[in-house]
Order: sequence, then C-alpha cells, then structure tokens
Amino acid sequence: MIVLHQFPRAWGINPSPFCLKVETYLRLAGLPYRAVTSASFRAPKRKLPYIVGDGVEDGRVVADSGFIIDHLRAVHGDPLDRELTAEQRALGHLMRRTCEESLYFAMVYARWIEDAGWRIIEDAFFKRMPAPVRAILPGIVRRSVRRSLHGQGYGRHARDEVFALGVADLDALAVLMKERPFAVANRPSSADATLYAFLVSVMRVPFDDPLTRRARACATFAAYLERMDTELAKAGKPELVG
Ligand SMILES: N[C@@H](CCC(=O)N[C@@H](CS)C(=O)NCC(=O)O)C(=O)O
Repeated sequence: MIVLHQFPRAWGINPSPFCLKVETYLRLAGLPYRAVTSASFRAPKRKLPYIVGDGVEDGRVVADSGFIIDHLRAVHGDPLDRELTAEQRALGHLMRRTCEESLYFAMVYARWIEDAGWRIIEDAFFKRMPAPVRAILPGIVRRSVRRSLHGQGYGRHARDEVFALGVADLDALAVLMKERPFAVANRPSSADATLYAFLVSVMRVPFDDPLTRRARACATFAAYLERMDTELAKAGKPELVG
C-alpha cells in the first residue's frame, strides 16, 4: 500500500494544502493508501508531503505533491485526466499554479505573519509540545517562515498588498469555476485535487482574514465544495495512523 507522509491533522483536515491535495488525489483516483504523520525535517526535500510506494512501485520515495501525482499516474494509470483535452489540461495547470505559486503565499502570510493567524497556528501546532520546546521552537519556526516569505517576495509587500494579491487569485478562480461543475470538466480531474485542497484550506479553517472572508462569501466556491464532498464521500475515508 502507498504510504503518504504528511503533517498531523488540525481543524479536522490536513492543515497543509499540499498534503490535503495528495490525499484528495488518492481518494479521487481510488488508490488505497495509508496516511502517517511525519515531520518536514525528516522528509527527503525537507517539505511534506512525500510518499513511499507500494510493492508495485518497489518502495520508491517520491517527494513534492506534483511529482507524487505524476508518479502515481505513470505507475497506476491516469483515471482522472485521461480524457481531458489539451485545453482542459492547460486550464487545470494554470489554476493549479495560481493556487500553489501565488494564493499559497498569501495564505502563509495570513496564518504565520498576521498576529491573529499566528495565535491559531501556535495553538494548533505547538501547544502539545513539552514546555521547554514550546518556549523556543514556535519563535524559531515563525522567524524562518518570515524569512522564506521575504525571499519569495510576498513578505516584502504591505499587508493590504498581500491580501489584494490573494483575493485577486480567488476572484479569478471563481470566474473560471462558475463555468462548469468541476475545475475543468463535468467530472473531477487532478486539478480538482488542488482546488479542493486550497479552497478547504481557506474556507474550512478557524482563520478570519480577507482571504477567508472573500472565499466564504462566494456561492460558486460553496457549491463546488459540496459537489466535491459528494464525490469524496463515494471514495470513503483513508486509514489514518501515526
Ligand atoms: N512544492 C511542494 C510544496 C510543499 C510545501 O510547501 N510543504 C510545506 C507545508 S504546506 C512544508 O512542508 N513546509 C515545511 C518547511 O518548509 O519546513 C509540494 O507541492 O509538495
């Protein structure tokens, strides 16, 4: 069985949209897997998720949600995207990049840099650690996220600018998603694994910021998440351990 290494759950979901994306892909594709909790410093690329393949895949380790899905397609076939046109694939690609390479960084800002977001993160990720670690680690990790965001670029913008960038991504996605029941087709494709993961990560979380408010006010997103819930309910629940 495929073993998916991801962060511990928080708020009833995987708090990492990239981990939730792979979990969603595996469920939509009907691939049996086991999810185990891991830490990013143990991961091959120091980020989660990664998978350890099953017998068919000879125990291969694949890191990065995009490479994981490419790998699963190569080994297990492509039930979700097989029938897509080149245009649908291109649209899915751009929607995915909008989530992962832009919206994501506005979400990181909302969660880790904003004080209100940080209080929720600190409580969810660090509260259960032993007191000495709890006193030091949260500050170290927050500083490291701040440095990464500065390096990426969004961390150099003013608060209003960061949220304007994220809201523009959400608005563009909403326009495109109004056109059809799922991201690029009338049934779920791999692009939906990303879209579902990111919209859940913005809408079904305890944060309250300009991103969460904009997304929660969007009827297209709400209807989309309900359709995806129905699809995922058909796929059943993963076996969770660790
Ligand atoms: N491109 C990667 C991004 C994964 C990623 O950014 N994971 C974050 C959590 S959402 C992580 O592991 N961060 C830990 C760290 O940077 O130390 C993918 O698609 O899997």
